[in-house]
Amino acid sequence: MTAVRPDPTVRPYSVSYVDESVAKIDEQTLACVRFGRNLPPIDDPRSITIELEQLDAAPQAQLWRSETPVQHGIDDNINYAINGEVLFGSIRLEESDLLHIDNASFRTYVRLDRLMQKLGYPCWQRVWIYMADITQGDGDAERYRQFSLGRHRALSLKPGFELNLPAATAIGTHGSGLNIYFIAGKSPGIQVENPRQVSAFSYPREYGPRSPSFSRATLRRWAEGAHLYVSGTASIVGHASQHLDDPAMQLNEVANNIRALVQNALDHHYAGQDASECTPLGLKLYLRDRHYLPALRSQIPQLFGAATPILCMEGDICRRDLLLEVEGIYAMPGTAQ
Ligand code: 3EB
Repeated sequence: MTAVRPDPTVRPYSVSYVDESVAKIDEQTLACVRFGRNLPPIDDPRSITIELEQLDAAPQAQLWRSETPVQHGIDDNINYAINGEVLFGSIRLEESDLLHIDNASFRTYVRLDRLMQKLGYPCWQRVWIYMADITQGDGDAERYRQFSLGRHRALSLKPGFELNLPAATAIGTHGSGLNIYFIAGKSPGIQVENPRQVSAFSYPREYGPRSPSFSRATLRRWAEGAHLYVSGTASIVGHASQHLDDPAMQLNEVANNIRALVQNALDHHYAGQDASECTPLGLKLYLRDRHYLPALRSQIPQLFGAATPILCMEGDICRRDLLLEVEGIYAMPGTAQ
């Protein structure tokens, strides 16, 4: 088989990091995601602001740009942009909406689902969740576990839902409230799991009353080329956290996990292609403590590629013993089966 080089221009949208000072919203913008505390608001439903501090000198924004003009609006307090291929949506809940987090997350997922159906993009593909104080509360009362409970209740309304879960990230902020943004499509993505890890939706009871409803990755095929949305990936093997108190070893384990996940996508959905055909378009590294970063710097290009754009941020991982997490988007070859 002839290898087909990934070419971002054949996909219906591109994603990139740009200097925040030059990030402009125009008629082809699906979303402009900014990360930082106390950023001035931008009055456009495609502007998304997440209260996580970036750790590099020049702050970056993540720009999602459509190849074709975008329609956008606000419906049921949900911001959205559509281009005929994807829906990019976002919603914010304040702390006053989070008195019962399980009910709030249940109702929010139901509302988002309803808008997805109404606009004609019924398939969840990728979800980002940023919640203040995510590990606050003990045992099953922890905010993250309560969130997972409501999410499970909503997503499990669909029979067979565990074979059709979106990739996800869930990170804690030091701000307030809950931000969710997401990508939905007209047809289902392909769920990809990691052979090194127990699927999150099958985690045992010790991690909460309901397991977290997300897939390790979603493969999104286009007419030519594909995207692989890689979920927040931590230093977990099987279902157990590894290398407690060692950020360098955790980062190395994360790289092992992402490598295995990408290879699994290739093994199952491509024939005879190797990982060199997969290009990371952008990664995010979340660190529980910014002071880990200097010691990790030299490891990052070796583990994730010298040319790979990576945004480093301070944020809480949703298991207290995890120090860091990496997520990202890969351009995949065009010959997916
Ligand atoms: C893990 O692998 C780490 O609840 O949506 C990573 C990505 C994690 C997404 C979520 C949780 C979520 O279990 C935590």
